Amino acid sequence: MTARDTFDLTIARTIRAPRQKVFDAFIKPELLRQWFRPRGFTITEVSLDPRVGGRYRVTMQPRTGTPEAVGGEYREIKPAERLVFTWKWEGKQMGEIGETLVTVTLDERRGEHGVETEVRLLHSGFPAPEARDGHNSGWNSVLSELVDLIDPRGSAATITVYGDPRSSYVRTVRMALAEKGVAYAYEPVPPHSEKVRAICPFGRVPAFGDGDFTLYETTAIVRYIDECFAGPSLVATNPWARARMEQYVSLINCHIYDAMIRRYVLQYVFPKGADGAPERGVIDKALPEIRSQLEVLDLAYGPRTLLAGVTVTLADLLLAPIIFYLPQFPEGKALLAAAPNVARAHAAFAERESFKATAPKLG
Ligand SMILES: N[C@@H](CCC(=O)N[C@@H](CS)C(=O)NCC(=O)O)C(=O)O
Repeated sequence: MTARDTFDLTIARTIRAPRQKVFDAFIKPELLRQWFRPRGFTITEVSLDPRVGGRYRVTMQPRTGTPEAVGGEYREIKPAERLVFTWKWEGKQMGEIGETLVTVTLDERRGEHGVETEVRLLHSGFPAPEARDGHNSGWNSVLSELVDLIDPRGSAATITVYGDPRSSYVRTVRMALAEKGVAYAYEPVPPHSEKVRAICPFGRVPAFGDGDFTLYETTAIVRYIDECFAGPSLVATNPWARARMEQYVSLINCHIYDAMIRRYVLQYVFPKGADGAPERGVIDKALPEIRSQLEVLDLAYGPRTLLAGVTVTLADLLLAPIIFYLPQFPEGKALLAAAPNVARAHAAFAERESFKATAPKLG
């Protein structure tokens, strides 16, 4: 490596829109302010002077922390085809990267669904691979915002949930998106399928994609959705309610799912005993654990209908799809009847649109 080596980043996205519309989104301030920031950020100031030699400046505010401003000079403008501008962060830390260059190329073509534009973004001149990689995640997120704004499918063009609709964890993620009012594409593929394995090395569902960004583990996915999108918060707001929420999230992930779903419901759904019967020993061992878990939850609810705080949180989204299964199997109805607060809270939750819209079709 010589002192003059630099590192480049290339990202491409296809948007179902004519390239003029995409180009406008880059140069019209009223459009640019709607998307030109990573998910979860807001734009507080925009100034654009889109002519060669003109300058731009955009200030982005993260959810927490201080705003960051970026700016530069337009070097080349070929309407609806190519845009080249310099890029320099003003803040001390990001500013150390120095001035880099962004080249945006738009290619229009006729695709299966009509006119589409391939956006290719080359960000060149990074002094180190770390700076390039940091911008890779950022630009992916920014381009997802652009797709959401312009593509007729909205965020369903960028966000995909993968997983069997009967999985309680898949349902949790789908309910989280519904509660936030976020459109998404859904691929009801089984665990260990190719698409799932491409994201989750363990083959477990749900798997999640947002543009080029992928995630697995339900809690991480829901946290990401919550931070990145407007709509009601899925995390309790005050510290004690949030801590209580985390307590139940942990309890559900470490113990309740294991007893109620793996060692009870799945024994009936995918029986592995002799002659295709459920394994009685496994069920009989799980039942007292389920009973005591329901007792704990019953006390936790008392007269309330939510596990923590006063709004629906991740803890409720994890629990409801699990409780849903209990009364559908021989001992579960009586177990739930013995926990009237849980049954009442669940009945209230079952009225939510997010819950109804994600109901699995059971054979
Ligand atoms: N800790 C994971 C658990 C996911 C999970 O266990 N999913 C089940 C379906 S509900 C699955 O993929 N099972 C297949 C397997 O474990 O091989 C999460 O929170 O997403």
